[in-house]
Amino acid sequence: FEFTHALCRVPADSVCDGLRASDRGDPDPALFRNQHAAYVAALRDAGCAVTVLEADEAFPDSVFIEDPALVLNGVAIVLRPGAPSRLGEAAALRPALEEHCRKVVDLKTEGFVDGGDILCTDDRVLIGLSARTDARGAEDLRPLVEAQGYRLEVLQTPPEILHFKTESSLLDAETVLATPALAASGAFDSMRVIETAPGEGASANAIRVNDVVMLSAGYPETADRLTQAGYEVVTLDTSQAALVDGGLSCMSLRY
Ligand code: CIR
Repeated sequence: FEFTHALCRVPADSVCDGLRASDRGDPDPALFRNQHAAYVAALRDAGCAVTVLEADEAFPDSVFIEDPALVLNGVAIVLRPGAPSRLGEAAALRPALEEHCRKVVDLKTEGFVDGGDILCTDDRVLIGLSARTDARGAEDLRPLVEAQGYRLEVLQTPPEILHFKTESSLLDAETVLATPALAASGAFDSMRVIETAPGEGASANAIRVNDVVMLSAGYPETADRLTQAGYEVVTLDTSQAALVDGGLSCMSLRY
């Protein structure tokens, strides 16, 4: 959770065509860009040098830059996103990774991996199989992760959840924030778990960046739980990302 850099991408106008499990209306691109700018500012306040890439209209979901890549020890692994409309995001992102990361490697697989299914601790990379990430992709990722000195643990994202990290996030070396449903899956049995408050499951996609935990606004009880546990909480409005099933972690690659 200690990061010096982050890579983000401005939301495109085409985000209105972004994927979503249930339709609650399109995001407003201008408002989304404002919320995104506040998010970038918060990353900077937390101590990251943030590079903001231009919007990529060809890919409606490209603001969710976490899904096509994973950065470990400054080495970027270009992934293979599992949604057909997002597969091309990986190649589109590669030049920026070449420019900003010390090395770039490709996940060579016929399977699929979305970065949103990957939760990194200090020494482990937890990957949740989901509708976007399959066993083949996860196994082919293993040697790339091990080459960076991490152990890969393959878990299951419960079926109704988009991404493993939609409902969990790392708070510190031994603690995660998770929904009761994901906590009950046993994924975090070796860790301390702080559960999101009842009715506040959408707050689980938080990010710890250096000294602060960034949490979506509107989840006061969960914010309280975190504050009481000693975390410094910064809340950010993610209403537009939420309309297309995105949250705080998806909007940056942190390294
Ligand atoms: C998608 O369905 O791929 C996007 N609309 C949302 C991606 C959110 N990304 C994430 O949780 N890592």
